[in-house]
Amino acid sequence: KESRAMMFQQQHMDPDGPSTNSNYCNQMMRRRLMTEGRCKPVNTFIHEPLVDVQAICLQGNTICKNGKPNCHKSSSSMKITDCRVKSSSKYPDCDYQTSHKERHIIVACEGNPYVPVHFDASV
Ligand code: CPA
Repeated sequence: KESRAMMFQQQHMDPDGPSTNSNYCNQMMRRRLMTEGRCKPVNTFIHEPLVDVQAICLQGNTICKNGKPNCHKSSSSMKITDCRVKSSSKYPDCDYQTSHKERHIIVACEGNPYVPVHFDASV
């Protein structure tokens, strides 16, 4: 469904990033509305063109963490930023650790067109 594809883009796509700034996750998690109601514990931003991320849905098929068969692993490694809430973080002051990485990523895809709707893991 289109809204789940749009939600994936809102939560996970930042093709022009990252800024080199250690506050990246604190700023982006808030800006992309993942600190409303609670601090989302873990979230990954992808710094690659949207077309390259959509293309993962045609790449190696794998089982998702929830057991569904609709996950796909990128054939190339991708620039990502891993955001994890610090154990000292107290809502509503969501405080994240920012880690820039290059990893293969696993996304779940759905629909027609068959596009990313969920970020499963980086490996
Ligand atoms: P999201 O992609 O918005 O794992 C929980 C969340 O943490 C998940 O959020 C991704 C994020 N995360 C991350 N980086 C990591 C580890 C976790 O960014 N390294 O999920 C969107 C929705 O998709 C959720 O409602 C759950 C759902 N979902 C889970 N498995 C799915 C599947 N196989 N097909 C479709 N939807 C699935």
